[in-house]
Amino acid sequence: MRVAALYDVHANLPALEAVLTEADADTILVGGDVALGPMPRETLTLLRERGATFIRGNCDREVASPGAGEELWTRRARWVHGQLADDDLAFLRGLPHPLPLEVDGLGEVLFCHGSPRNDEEILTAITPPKRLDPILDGVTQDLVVCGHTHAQFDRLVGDRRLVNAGSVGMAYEGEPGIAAWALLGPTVELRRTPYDVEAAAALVRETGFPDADELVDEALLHPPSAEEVTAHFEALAERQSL
Ligand SMILES: [Mn+2]
Repeated sequence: MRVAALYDVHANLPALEAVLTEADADTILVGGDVALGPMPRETLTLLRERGATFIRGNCDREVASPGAGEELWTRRARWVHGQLADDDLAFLRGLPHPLPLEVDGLGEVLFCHGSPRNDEEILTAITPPKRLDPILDGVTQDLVVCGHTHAQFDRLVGDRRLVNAGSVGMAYEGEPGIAAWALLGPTVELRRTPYDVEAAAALVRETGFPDADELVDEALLHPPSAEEVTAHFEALAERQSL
């Protein structure tokens, strides 16, 4: 089985549609954080109709049971919650994390969102062994695929390979109009699919998503580079682990 790993779609429907035209695989694996974004209903419906396999991301939990605060992403999670049907919310609540799948030429691969043990733990291209070793301790698979930080990487950690599939809908790769994902089997290919970001921006501004203009400006039109976002996330993770 070949697997197209589509992580952090964040309800960017035009980016997802572009990837699906290129994702020639037996299985579409949705790697979490699928719905928290501007076009949640259409995004979930499209992926469920395609028979995709899903794992849970931290934002899927937040959308299913949003908090009451006035912070921007909490308001956005409430808005998405309100857009989704009860059936979609129940579907999000029932998602597994992590999930092993057998892949052609790669054996059993462990798919997780943040880390194998936690859907919001931060793993980056520069996470040091001191923090990584206890996280990967006890994992039986040779290949682990994660996401959550929106920047692709492919690195060896001891005798294990750790791959970040990147983000379909909010790729932090320093370039607008790029949807990042991974194709697995028999090799690991980090893929980048171009999409019409100006057309996507116009659609997003019409959705009613809270502070849609800010999302368009910061995440779609002027995304940070992988280096910037990696340094930011790694510093955050270091502080959290103290
Ligand atoms: Mn996430």
